[in-house]
Amino acid sequence: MSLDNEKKIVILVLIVASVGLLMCLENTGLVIKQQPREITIFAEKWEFVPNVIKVKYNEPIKLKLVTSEKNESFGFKLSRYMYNDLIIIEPNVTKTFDFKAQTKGIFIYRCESPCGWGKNLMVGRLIVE
Ligand SMILES: [Cu+2]
Repeated sequence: MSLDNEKKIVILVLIVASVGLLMCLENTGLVIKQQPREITIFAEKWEFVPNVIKVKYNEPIKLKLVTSEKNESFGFKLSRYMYNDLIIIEPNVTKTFDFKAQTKGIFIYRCESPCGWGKNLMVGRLIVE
């Protein structure tokens, strides 16, 4: 057997071993799971942009909540997925909310802090399909 063939065999063995190891790690849950999809929501006077978000069932989601207002803060609450939490969106800060879209349907997100006369206009829909 030539040296080249030996090298090929060594490489092949290493590949098989690596694949095997990866499969073992996956089974033990040590492999990092699917990265969340990042969706940025802007809270402005007086709307959320976007005000409709579509995600897939079971998809991990990271909401990034920001505002371009300078002197205004907003409350953010997403029905069903946020029970007791209320996130306050403030200027120059990015707040995040991670969740997995485990329930299909249409869920409302709204501003739940008294930010001004247009507060009730600040409504959006999360569609989990
Ligand atoms: Cu408000």
